[in-house]
Formats: sequence, structure tokens, C-alpha cells
Amino acid sequence: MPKTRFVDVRRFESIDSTNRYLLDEARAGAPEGVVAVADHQTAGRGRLGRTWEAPPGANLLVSMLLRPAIGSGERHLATTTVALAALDAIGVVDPSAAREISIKWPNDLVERSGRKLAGILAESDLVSVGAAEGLPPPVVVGIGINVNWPATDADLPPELLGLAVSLRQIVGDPVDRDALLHAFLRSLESRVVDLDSLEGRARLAEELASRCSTIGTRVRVDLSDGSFEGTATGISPDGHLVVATGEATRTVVAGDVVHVRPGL
Ligand code: BT5
Repeated sequence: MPKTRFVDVRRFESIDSTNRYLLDEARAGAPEGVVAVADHQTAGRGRLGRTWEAPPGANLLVSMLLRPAIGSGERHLATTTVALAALDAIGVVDPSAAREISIKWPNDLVERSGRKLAGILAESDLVSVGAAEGLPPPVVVGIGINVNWPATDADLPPELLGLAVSLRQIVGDPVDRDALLHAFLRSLESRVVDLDSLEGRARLAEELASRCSTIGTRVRVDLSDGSFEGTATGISPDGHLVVATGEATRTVVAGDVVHVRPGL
């Protein structure tokens, strides 16, 4: 097996959040490549203060510490590397399941009907630069993949019914979490290399575009200062979503995107 930077894999039976853990490690100067995997999170984080749900021992809950030497405008491509590596890994454990799954910009893996299989949370801490002298600032990227939970829709709490799906439901059988993790880290190794060059980043953006079901879809984009609707037409070379509104073309750097209906 080729050498990988992700060899320091720290496993937790229970922890509040693997992202919180690695951000603290980053502040203390931990190098790129540290991985935290939890059987259970007591305070799993989503974006914007939301929570990530998973019962103990069923799903993949993993975070990676990256230190890409790129500008802040491109750092969200770290999320793209993780989304693509997760798709690669699903393709290794079950190629036909992978064909059912796409990326919903910017941070979800969804199956054909739009139910969410996985969510990704990237968190930066630019203040910790000084603590880790000489190292590029950290980006901690965590992904929760619904591997074996829910086994059926009956397992879901009412608020996730119709919104969440597991790999087990798509495959039709339980899935080995460790095999998935192993394939994921192998693929991530080859993907993060692309963060370091202009061509690599363009390749990531292109591949994101080819696997992104948001493109061609009527979307509502919720921003901190309001929302607008349009048709998602593409991904910019630095990974942002391009939305045509009729009067104009807008590039969305960050925001919540709701798929309103299939493309026009
Ligand atoms: C996300 O946020 O989708 C990012 C989730 C990242 C979780 C990983 S687990 C390892 C690492 N450590 C952490 O502490 N976090 C990361 P967002 O787009 O805000 O979506 C959150 C929303 O998804 C919630 O408000 C629910 O509506 C829904 N949700 C929660 N748990 C879910 C699940 N297991 N499957 C599908 N949807 C879920």
C-alpha cells in the first residue's frame, strides 16, 4: 500500500465531537494528517450550530486535520476532497450504490431522491497560526456517513424521516465501517495532493461539477442576509456555485442551498 499521510488514526469509543478534538489538537500544533474516528459523538456538530445524529457503533464519524497551503478563498475545496474521497470509497465497497449518490453543493452526499447519506463540516482556525509556528493554518474536515443506521426508516426520529438514508438501505445489507474508512483514507491521500496546485484545484472543481446534482436544479440559496432563487448552472474553477437568476449570474461562496425542483 502506498505511503499515506493519514497514519495517526485516533479512535474514540465516545467523544463530544471529532471536529472539536482536532481543532484543539491543531491549536496545540498537531501536524497535517491526524485522524479522529468515533464510535459515538455526544455533541456531533453540523453547520451553523446544528447537530449531527448517529447512535453508537453504527456509522462512520471521522475528522481529518489538513493544513493546505492555499488562500482562504479556496480552502472550502478541502470539503470537496472529502466529498470525492467518500464517493470513491463507497464505489470501492459497492460500485452500484455509488452510482445512486451525488454531491449536493456544498457539503452533502445525497441519494437519487435527495435523502441525505452524509454531511461534511469544515472548520478553520486562522488564529492558531502562531501556535503552530511555520505550519499553514489548519482546516479540520469532518464527515458523518450513515453507514448502518438507519437500518430501516422506522429507526429514524420524526425530524429526519424522509430526509436521511443509510448506505445499508441503499446496498440492502450491512456495510463494514472499517473497510469504508480504509478506502476513504486511501482515496483522500490522492485527492488532497490536488489542493496544492492550480491545476489540481481546477481538477477538483471539475470533478465536483461532474458529480454534483445541484447543477441543473432550481435552487433557493439562503444567505445570512436573505435568500434568492435561480437555476444552478455550474461550479466556478475555485469550487463556488454559479446560479443564474434571470437578470444576473451570481456566484455563491457559502450558503444553504435548497433544491426546489429539477432543472428547467
Ligand atoms: C452537516 O451539517 O451536514 C455536517 C455534518 C458533519 C458531521 C461530522 S461527524 C464527524 C465530525 N465531527 C463533528 O462534530 N461533525 C463532523 P448541516 O448541513 O448543517 O446538516 C445538519 C442537519 O442534517 C441537521 O440539522 C439535521 O436536519 C440533519 N441531520 C442530522 N443528523 C443526520 C443524519 N445522521 N443523517 C442525515 N441528516 C442528518
